[in-house]
Amino acid sequence: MREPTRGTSRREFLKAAGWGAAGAVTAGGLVTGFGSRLLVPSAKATTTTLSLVASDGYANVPGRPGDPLYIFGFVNVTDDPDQSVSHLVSQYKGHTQTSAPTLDFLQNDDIKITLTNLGLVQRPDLTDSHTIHWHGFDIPSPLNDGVPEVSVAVPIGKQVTYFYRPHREGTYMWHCHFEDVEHVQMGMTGIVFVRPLQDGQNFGGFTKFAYNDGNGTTGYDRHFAILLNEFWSTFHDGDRDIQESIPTDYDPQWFILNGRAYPDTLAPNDWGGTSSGLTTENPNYGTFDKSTPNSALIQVNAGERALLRLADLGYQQHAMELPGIPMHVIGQDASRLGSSAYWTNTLYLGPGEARDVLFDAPAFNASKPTGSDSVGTHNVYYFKNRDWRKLSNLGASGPGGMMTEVRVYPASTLPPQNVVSQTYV
Ligand SMILES: [Cu+2]
Repeated sequence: MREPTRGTSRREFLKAAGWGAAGAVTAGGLVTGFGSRLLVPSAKATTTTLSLVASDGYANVPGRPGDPLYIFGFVNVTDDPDQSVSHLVSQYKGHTQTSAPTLDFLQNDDIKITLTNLGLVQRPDLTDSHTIHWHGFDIPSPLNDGVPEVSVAVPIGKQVTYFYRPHREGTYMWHCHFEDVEHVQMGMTGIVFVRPLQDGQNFGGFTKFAYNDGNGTTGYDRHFAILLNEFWSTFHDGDRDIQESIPTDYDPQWFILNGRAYPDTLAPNDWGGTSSGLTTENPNYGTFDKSTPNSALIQVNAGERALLRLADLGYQQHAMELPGIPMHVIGQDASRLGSSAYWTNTLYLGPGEARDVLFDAPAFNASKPTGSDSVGTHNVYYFKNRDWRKLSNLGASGPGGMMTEVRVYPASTLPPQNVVSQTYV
C-alpha cells in the first residue's frame, strides 16, 4: 500500500490508519506495515500540561551595550505553583525571553497549553492580544489554531487553554499570530517538535528518531533545536518609542540563532549573560533577566549522529554551511523525505520553513584540538551562514552573527543527552 499523504482521501486514510482491512496496531499504538505519515489511534495517550505567559522585556544585542533591544516573548511558567493571573502578572510582566521555549512533545499525546497575556510594561497604551499558532500543524481545530481572524485571541489579563493531539511527528515552529508581522519580529517565535511513536524501539542501533521510519534511517544520538531569525532595530526601537514601522522597509542588523548572535550563541542554556560586555538588564525594573536563554551550542562525541531541528521564522532566506561535515537532509517541513533525502554542503531555509538534518561527528583529532572548554579539548566545526554580511555584529571586526560551533569531543566524553539542546559548559 502506498504511503498516505496529506492529499489522501478519507477512505484511503481510514484504511491506512488501521480502521480498514490492513495494518496491525501494536500495544504501543504504533501501526506497523506502513510508512511514516500515519494518523494512528492512540493506545495510551498521556496528557502534557504547560503554562506560558506573554509579555514584553529586553534582550541584549551586540554593539548596543546598555541599550538592549525591546522585545515581546513567551516564558514557560509551568513550575510556578501559583497560576493565578494576579500572581503571574506580579512575577513575570515585563520579563520575557526570545527565542521562545522549545516545546518537546510525543506523538498522539494530549497537550494542553494555557496562555496568559500579562500585558506590556513599556507600552501600556498597546492593548494587543496574543495567541499561540503552531506553524505547519496541519490538522488543528480552528479554535486552537491561534489565527485571531478566525479564532480567539487572549486579551490582556485573560487565560486561554489550547488543546492539541499531534498525530504527525516532525519539526515545526510556533509563534504568536496576533499582529503577526510585528509580534513575530518582536520575538514571539520558537521551535516545537513531535517525537515519533517509534522512539524507544530499536532500529539500526538507534532508539531515538526524527520520524517513524521503520528502519532507523532517521535515528540520532543527540538533537538540537535551532531557530534562525533576524532583528531589525527599527521595529524594536519603534515599538519602544511609540513609532510606526513600515515592514516593507525591512533591513535587519542582527542575524541570530535562538535569539543570540555569535559568540553569544556558544553560551550555555539559561545564561544570564554579560560576555562581551553586554547586559540583559531591564531598564523598567533594574532586574536581571535571562532574556536569551536558549543556547545554540552543538556538543557531540566523536562517532555520534546528531539531529539538527532547524526552522526559520525571520523574513529572509538563509543558506547555512557546516564546513568539514556533510549534512544529510532527511526531513522538510515536518515531513520525512525518505528516498528524497539528500546530502548537501549548503542548506537553504526560507521563512516559515523547517528542516531535519543529520550529521555524523568525525573522529576526534587529538593532534589538532581547536578548542577547549570545561568539558575538555575538542575539535571545532562552524555551523554558519554562508553570507559574510550575516556573520558580523554591526560591522564590528571579527566573526559574529548567524554562527555557532559544533564541538566534537573524544568518544564517550559527554554523558547521554537528557533534553534537546543540552549544554555541558
Ligand atoms: Cu503576540
